[in-house]
Amino acid sequence: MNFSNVIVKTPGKSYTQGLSTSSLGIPDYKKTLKQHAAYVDALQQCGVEVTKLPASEDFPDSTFVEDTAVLTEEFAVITNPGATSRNREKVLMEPDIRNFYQTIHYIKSPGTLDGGDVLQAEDQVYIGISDRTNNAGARQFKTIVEQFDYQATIIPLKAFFHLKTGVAYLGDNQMVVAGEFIDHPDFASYDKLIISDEEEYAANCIRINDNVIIPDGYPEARDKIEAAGYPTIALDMSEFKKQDGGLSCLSLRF
Ligand code: CIR
Repeated sequence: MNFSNVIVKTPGKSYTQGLSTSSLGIPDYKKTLKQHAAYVDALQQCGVEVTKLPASEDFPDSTFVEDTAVLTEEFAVITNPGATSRNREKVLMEPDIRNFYQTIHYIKSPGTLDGGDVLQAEDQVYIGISDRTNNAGARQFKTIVEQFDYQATIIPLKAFFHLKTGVAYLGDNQMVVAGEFIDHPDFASYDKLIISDEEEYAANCIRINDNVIIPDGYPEARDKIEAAGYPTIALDMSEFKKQDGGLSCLSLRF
């Protein structure tokens, strides 16, 4: 899980009008900006170069850049985000991705895919089928990555919003799993750090070089990750949680 680059995007004022299924209330914009700045600081502390894109007011959810692309060592995939209000975010992101990648593949309609539904663990790629990612999109993605010798597994989700809402890969064969993924056969061969239902939000964490960034306020998850040998950085994510977003959603890491 060595990364040298990360792309993030500043939340716009329209962020407060973004999509949400939570009943946690409307985000406070000032607090959102503060939490986003702390996220950027934490990434820099982990030793990556951060490319910070300006806000796009026309796209309230566009700070969740992870859904617009999947970046690997060899190639980029521009996705076809499944929410209508978010779909054109992919067009905004493409020039910035072109600055880093020559080989770019595309998910095409009727296929839809959100990057939040893709988890890479070494040469294994897991693709969730969700409200945002359909079968056609998952199959297109599988075909693309298999050309580069990755093995791809499609996982229909039962309850989670995105695949990575409930699972993270830390490297070293170590998976962080919650809810429907705790006993999932596709993750049976990994060492697992099990996150309880009460702390489920902490399953969306990210390993960046030597550290694991986790949301603040989940002590059991933090202890488990630290005990497994990873120093953690905990960040207040309250304003992103209100819009169904987690730590991974806010960046593209490569
Ligand atoms: C949405 O509904 O699309 C945003 N409010 C949240 C996206 C979260 N992204 C992610 O989990 N990768």
